[in-house]
Amino acid sequence: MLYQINAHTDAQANQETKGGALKNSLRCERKMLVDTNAASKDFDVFNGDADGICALHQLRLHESRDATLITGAKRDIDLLTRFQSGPGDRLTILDISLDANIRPLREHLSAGAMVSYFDHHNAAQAFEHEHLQLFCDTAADVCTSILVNRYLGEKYAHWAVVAAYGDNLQHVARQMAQQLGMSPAQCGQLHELGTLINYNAYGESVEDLHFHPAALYQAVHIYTDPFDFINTATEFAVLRKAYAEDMLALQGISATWQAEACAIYILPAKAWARRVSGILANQLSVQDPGKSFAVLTARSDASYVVSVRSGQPDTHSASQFCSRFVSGGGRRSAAGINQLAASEVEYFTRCFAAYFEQVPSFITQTTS
Ligand SMILES: [Mn+2]
Repeated sequence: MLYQINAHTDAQANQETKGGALKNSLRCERKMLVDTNAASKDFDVFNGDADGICALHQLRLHESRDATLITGAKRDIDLLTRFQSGPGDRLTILDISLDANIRPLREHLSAGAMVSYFDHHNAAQAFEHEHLQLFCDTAADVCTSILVNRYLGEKYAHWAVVAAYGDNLQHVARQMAQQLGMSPAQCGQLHELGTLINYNAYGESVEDLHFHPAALYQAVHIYTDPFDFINTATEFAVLRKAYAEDMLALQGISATWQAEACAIYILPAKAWARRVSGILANQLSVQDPGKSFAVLTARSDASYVVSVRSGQPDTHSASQFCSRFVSGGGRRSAAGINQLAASEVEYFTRCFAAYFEQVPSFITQTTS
């Protein structure tokens, strides 16, 4: 874009008479800059969960932009294929795997877009490009909002705490909250907020969700202080009530298969089940640290969506396990499979047991 501006003004300047040349040239340049800015667009692309929303919220509190919001349900990570960009467009990409988006990322860069990319999922295929700013870290104790928090010099750290709770990094979240001088009661409030924003992102599609994540982001974005959102936003009250109802439906669910170091839960093809599957997986891993879990939720097409939590992420990576399946991926501690055919469930169970249990000392089989 700058090249075009310079070329134009140089040409103009050459045609000017000596007296007014410099003045006209500057005026042209200023006009072109305005036009160029008007033509280039901003896209904020973010995972619809708490981490994605809080990451963008922090960045836009710091620097406001009138950007097109591209987001979806938690598992909608093909977000870069949903729009086209052009020269000078600014893309901010948050909390979606670089490896899973490598082709459209290269296409946007080839089209001339400038990309800032913050993420903590797989990024083995990361590459250098003059218009790509990459902030990727797959360490088990960070989430995208923590990376953004570091980038902004901890300016809006409360929101990184909310996101860390949402991403189930409870230990990290508590530590950050304590450093910010928060009381246990305040930690509890941010924990609930992170859990509720995260809960809202789970579903087979946005139709299962209480709020479209773009709308929830806009509701959150009004508030600089998360405690104000908790105390006054109607969205918070709606999510709190809906969450309680969905969790009630979870009561009485027991493991379909379990062994010493791991267990598998299978949930029915209901919207509530699709919403709470990730929460159930997180809760199980918190209640029983060291143990690994898989939660399979029946989809409307009779296949299953799978959430996996590893109790030993350093030695038994959940993402490595899930990557064995066509639509699998994620992080070392938490990963998933977007579509597991019903005919593959038995095979999945065998693989899961072999990978996480190593040598099972006992196996019980129950029906749900
Ligand atoms: Mn995340």
